[in-house]
Amino acid sequence: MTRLTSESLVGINKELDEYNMELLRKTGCTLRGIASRAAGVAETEVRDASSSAPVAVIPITSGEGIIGHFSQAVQSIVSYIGFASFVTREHDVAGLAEGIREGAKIVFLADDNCFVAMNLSHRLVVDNAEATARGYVAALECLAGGLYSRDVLVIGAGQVGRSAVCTLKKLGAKVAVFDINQAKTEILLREYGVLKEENLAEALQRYAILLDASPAAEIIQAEHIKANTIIAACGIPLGLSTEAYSLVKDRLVHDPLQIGVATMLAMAVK
Ligand code: 2YC
Repeated sequence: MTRLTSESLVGINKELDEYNMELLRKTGCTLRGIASRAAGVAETEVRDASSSAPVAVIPITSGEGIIGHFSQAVQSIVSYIGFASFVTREHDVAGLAEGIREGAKIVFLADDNCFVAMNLSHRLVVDNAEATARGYVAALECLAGGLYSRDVLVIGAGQVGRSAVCTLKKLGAKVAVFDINQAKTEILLREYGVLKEENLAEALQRYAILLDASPAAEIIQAEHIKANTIIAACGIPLGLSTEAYSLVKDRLVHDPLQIGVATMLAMAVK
């Protein structure tokens, strides 16, 4: 699990309008639209729930501790989707108690290994890895104009990659997976009947629809980008070389938190 940096989060709240307009221009969907689609709920349901489900974000000091701007970034995304939200003054257990006392129905909290949203009234727990996978598959679906029977290459068979494979198969996509650890792709091959790709550079010559869920940098180079290449890249850092990015940036979706958090919220309001 890649740990976010404070530098990658500091500008999120000020740039959400610009980010949303860019997402709409590229995919035809807004952040709330993609999150609703990913959660399998109508966007009106998410909007209607916003008035009755205040959200608390609780800073957690365990392990490597608080990431500067992390709670504020999560809170600004939740607020942008239309929910009343606040970062608790206290952290850890006292923060959770404060959030509930202040009337929160949904709480967001993350330690080094687990980032969840919890709907306290519906007893629902939503994990960031699954939400990120579903949100990025929804973004890829919008970019591609549908994924049924389309060839999709998933790079990375970790928590997010595995969940993306499951979601893509449900959409009827023809899924191939690459991971540097062949044992991980073997598991997905057995579980989901995916195709196993053993050589990434060679596979990238043959796929135009990519979901990059790997933490590796610079694995997608300019020679892998075709005129019809589209990429949903949830891995941190972005796995494209600078030249590859310049060639495909209008057909690429990538962010450090936005789609994952917005989808967690849409999945938690059900
Ligand atoms: O500020 C805080 O409350 C910290 N405890 C937050 C730690 C988040 C660690 N996880 C990450 O950086 C990312 C997640 C956003 C998803 C996967 N890794």
